[in-house]
Amino acid sequence: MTRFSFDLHATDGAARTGTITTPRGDIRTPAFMPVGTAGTVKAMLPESVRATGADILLGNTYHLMLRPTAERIDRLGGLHKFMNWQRPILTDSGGFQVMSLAGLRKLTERGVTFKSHIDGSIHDLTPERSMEIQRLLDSDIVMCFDECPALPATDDEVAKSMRLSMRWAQRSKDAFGDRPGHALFGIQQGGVTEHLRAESAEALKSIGFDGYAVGGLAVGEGQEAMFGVLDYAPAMLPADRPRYLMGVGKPDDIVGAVKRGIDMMDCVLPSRSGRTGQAFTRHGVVNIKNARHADDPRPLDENCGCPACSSYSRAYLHHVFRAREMISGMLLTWHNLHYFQDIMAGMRDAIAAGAFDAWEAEFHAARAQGDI
Ligand code: PRF
Ligand code: ZN
Repeated sequence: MTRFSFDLHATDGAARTGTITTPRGDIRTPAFMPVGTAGTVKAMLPESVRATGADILLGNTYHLMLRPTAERIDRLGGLHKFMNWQRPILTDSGGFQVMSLAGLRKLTERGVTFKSHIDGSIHDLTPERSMEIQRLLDSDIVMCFDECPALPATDDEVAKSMRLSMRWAQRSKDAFGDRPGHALFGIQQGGVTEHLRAESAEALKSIGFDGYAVGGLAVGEGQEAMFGVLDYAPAMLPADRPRYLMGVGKPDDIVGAVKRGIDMMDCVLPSRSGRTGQAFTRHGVVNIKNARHADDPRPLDENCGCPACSSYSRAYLHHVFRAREMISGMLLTWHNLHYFQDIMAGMRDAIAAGAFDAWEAEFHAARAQGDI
């Protein structure tokens, strides 16, 4: 049986490129994971998501446990079969989504009790239950159950929360057990405080995980503070394991994170923005609802090979957005996901060629040129 493994192919400065091998297929790193929260990358068929270049999707414990429930997905043959995506799936553990979405939460040493944002019913999540749900989903990469404090917070609050997450990391590992071909990732916390990040990394390394996430960032601290943490945090984690930055980000966040040693990322931005009329292009963000596109026969981005750009004009994309036609969200999501995967492929090639700095300079130059 194929085991879970990570092979580094090349490094350029702190940036790395490699391959994660799993029984459900390889993941080329740096990797961007589209978000398929509720068993779908919204507005996309799975084969279309694959066509954009995605090797792996992200799913959510929180949403799926509430609806349709992990037990039902298990009865129906697991999440891959249920959503018709046979490649790897990483699932987040639920705690972060409870804090951002659920009503009425109660946090204890044991776990968190919360009220569903869907029907107001009361539920419990603990490290043990989160591991059970992620096993029922048959997730390939399982995330530890953690708590992500909102920033700004005092060092004392961040330390208390981080230490709770580290105790939960040990409980997650114990409950996960030995599952060949499946991976368990630890999640570093510690806010923007270097010695807390170091303490968290040491705690995770002594438990031992298949990969390590940098959690607790992109929660309102701003890009400069986030990059400040990424200047030291990845190096605290084992070099021979994948490093995953959770919930990031905009194209320039992603490029800055890879430059600092991150291998995997996920974000709702390309899919969510697609549905609100925002397109990410080499030259920056295009708001397709803007009246200046109404008569524009040009494609969104003449250098993009996605269906939205090869077969439709800005005028058409503007029209279907204004008319609230469903194809609007489909085409813009496709374009955005394609663009994000293009960035990842460009970075992988540049790192392999030892030319990351030149690639990055070109990336920023095209954006500085502005919308055309
Ligand atoms: N922990 C978990 N999921 C997350 C985060 C975290 O800290 C973040 C922070 N950006 C996004 N998603 N479990
Ligand atoms: Zn396109």
